[in-house]
Amino acid sequence: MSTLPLPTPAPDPDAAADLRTAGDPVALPAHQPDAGDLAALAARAAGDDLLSPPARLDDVVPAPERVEADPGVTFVLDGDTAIRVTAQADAQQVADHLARLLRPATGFPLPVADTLAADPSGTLTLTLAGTTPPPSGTDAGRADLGAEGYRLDVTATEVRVVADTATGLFYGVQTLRQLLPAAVESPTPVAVRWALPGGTILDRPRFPYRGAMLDVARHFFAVEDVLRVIDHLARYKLNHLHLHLTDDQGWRIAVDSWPKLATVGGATEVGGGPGGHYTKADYLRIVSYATDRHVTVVPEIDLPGHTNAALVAYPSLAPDKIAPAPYTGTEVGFSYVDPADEQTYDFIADVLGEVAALTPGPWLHIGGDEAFKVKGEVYTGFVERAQRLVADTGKTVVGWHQLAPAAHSDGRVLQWWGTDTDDPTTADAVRRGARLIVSPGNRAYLDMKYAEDTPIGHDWAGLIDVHRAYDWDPGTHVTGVPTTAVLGVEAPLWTESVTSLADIEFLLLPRLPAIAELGWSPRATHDWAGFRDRLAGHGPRWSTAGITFHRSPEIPWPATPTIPGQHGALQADPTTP
Ligand code: TNX
Repeated sequence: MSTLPLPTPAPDPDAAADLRTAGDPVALPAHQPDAGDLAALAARAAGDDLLSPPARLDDVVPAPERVEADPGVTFVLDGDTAIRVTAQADAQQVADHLARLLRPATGFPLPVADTLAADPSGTLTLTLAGTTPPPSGTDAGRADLGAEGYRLDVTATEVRVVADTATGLFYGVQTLRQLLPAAVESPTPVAVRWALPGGTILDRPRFPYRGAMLDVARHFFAVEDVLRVIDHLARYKLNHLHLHLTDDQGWRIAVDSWPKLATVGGATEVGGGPGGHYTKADYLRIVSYATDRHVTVVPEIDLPGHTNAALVAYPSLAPDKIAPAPYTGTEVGFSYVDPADEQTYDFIADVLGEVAALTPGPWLHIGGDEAFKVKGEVYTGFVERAQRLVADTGKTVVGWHQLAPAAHSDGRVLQWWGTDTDDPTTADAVRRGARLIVSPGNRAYLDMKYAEDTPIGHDWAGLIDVHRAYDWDPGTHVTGVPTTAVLGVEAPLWTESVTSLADIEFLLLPRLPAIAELGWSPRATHDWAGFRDRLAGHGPRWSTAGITFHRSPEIPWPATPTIPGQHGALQADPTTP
């Protein structure tokens, strides 16, 4: 296999258009179809040009490191297909996830069994490397898949994913999903020919940190909404969900040692709605759902500013010890916990300790942004103490790049949200050892409007259409910060104007896949025209799954829905156990 990135052939728009305007899907029988019915229908349908055309190996988002199509070959999933997996529990979990992804739309039983049966034909096989001999000729390619990479082979008789970790298998499965027709997103059985294009994909990420942030403080969102966001992350191989849990308008996580934070501080939100908070059980449910999808939750407790809700609950934390009024507006920078009072540091230690105990991931985010009233040495002194309190919990500190002037602490990570790529203070912190998560306000902020007439969102960092979200390089964006200091990229979604899951999805899609590609794909694959065309095929997937998205005019979306009558309705994620 070549060691160079393989060229992506130009798409053939005419061929795709022909397929899209073809006839209706074959009707299903009146009774609940069994696997046999579906296989028969699929066979009949195979000759028709369905509204769910076959996917192409080159159409995966984010673009894989290497793609080698085998144009003559397809694997067709049918009622006899089985999933085979090596014996490790984490690999079997990925196999179960795959089965739950594929069963609703195909209606096939897709039994999950151990590998190593003599005849692998007719199977989807997930192999953790080291447990079986690799497929012939694959050794070289498999040697350095790393912690998240995978190899996917589609032959006429077998689909095989090989990885060194369950995470790699999981990402192979996300790719496999995209290689099936868009109808695979249907929550109910459809008869299409479940063909996967033949060839080999060898893939691993450019950056280890690929994330999105959800602000659950300005508006509160139910656990189910957060789980749905995690699904969107996992689909595009994003591996971190940063939860902005506290702000002036609401405190969203239960803390046993300071109970009024959640019960009093959580009872408000922007616009005066009831707000809410996550119990510890709620938070653990989010964390465990994320873990199952290889997503690490990064909890943020924003300090010392953005703390009005905490001060409403505990006025003794305020500099004047007077309870402020609950805040439901959208200004920033007016509140802060008292940096001169020792009680403040007890409070921080308690809160961070409890949040750390609930959080399996290595990170604790302490905010640090827009604390306009805590200046100079008072601010840096506060941050240095807060960084030490994070270290005491055993976690690694993350903070907005305003932390930069404070002393370095082991492993610390700054999240850069600037709009001017010259930032000598941040570059200096990097020289002193900090690593960077890059979230440029004018590129990666999902709360910025797409265009003037976008009904929700901000524009303080400009308008961000899909092209603008895509056409930059996190590895070289901040002057004086070398690519080696860039941990990755994150797309924050602030929710001052976002009040529902549909709003979240509208701002996330289609920009989230653009950010995902910047985080995952080798720079050599970067190509707006190619990305735009690959992304277009995801519109029918989202429609079929009942996911809201913005029909950006820059993207050549297919003209017709994949499966008539399936837009709009929100569907449960079929992989939910
Ligand atoms: C700036 S970005 C903020 C947030 C706002 C956001 C709105 C950052 C670290 N702070 O408090 O919600 O702008 O876009």
